[in-house]
Amino acid sequence: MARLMKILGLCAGFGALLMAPAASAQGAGDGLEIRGAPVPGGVNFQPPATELARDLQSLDWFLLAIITVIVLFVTSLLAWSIVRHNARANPVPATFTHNTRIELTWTFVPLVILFVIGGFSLPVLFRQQTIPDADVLIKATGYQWYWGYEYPEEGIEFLSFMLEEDQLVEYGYGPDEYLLATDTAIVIPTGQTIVMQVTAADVIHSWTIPAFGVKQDGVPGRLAELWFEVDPGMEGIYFGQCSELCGVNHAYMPITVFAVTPQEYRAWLDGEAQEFASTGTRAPEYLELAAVE
Ligand SMILES: [Cu+2]
Repeated sequence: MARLMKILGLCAGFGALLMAPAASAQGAGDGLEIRGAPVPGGVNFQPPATELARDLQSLDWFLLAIITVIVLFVTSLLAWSIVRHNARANPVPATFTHNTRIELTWTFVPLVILFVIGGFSLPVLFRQQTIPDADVLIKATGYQWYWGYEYPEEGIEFLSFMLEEDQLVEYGYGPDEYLLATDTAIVIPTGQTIVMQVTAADVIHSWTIPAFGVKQDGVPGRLAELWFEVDPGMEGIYFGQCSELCGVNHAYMPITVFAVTPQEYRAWLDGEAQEFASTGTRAPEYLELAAVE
């Protein structure tokens, strides 16, 4: 169904792409380019920034090609049957009920198709789920309704709240980044293996960055892991949003990642680039308002 919507959306998407403003304005993070963000009317994937995302996207296109052939084949067969075997064109219907050759065909051809799909998708799945040794370890904890981050090996810990519309400019974002930008961001180096431990403190949340091809539910009491490595040269700002319905403000707990060069990352760690993120914590206004009500 999702793919059908995708096909239907393609026409609308092309129109929207033509009208979409050129790449989003420069964002926060000292001139970091916004690379991983949705675009108005977009129906396609965000440009991949990791090997995992490229794998996923190729797999998706591959499956789309397979199902397109299947849909065309079945639709043509149906149309042919309607024309050829209706009561007017074929007044005396055949009376046989079995055809071994056809039954074997429609059993084995789908089997082969499934094996081919499995052959391509399982390696992608295993690559995602085999967690390599981390260069940088980060723990993400979902709360109703914000994220908490820890760099356990560096002793850095901070919370990350969505920016309200009137705060965007102050943080270097534009109106397009509303519902995406947060006051603090995870900072990661490109070209290094990042392992994210994902958990939650109250209900189930889900941590994702679409451009990285990663998504992991954060379940209270459990510590799940995901990993990714952003391609060198793909420094920029990447956005994600909590992807597990977690309550009334589920839509207001986005995720912001600053991917920077390893040198900038070290500088950030050394506290020389505090503009990338803050280690302080504060409650956003909407939470205070919610508490008052
Ligand atoms: Cu959530």
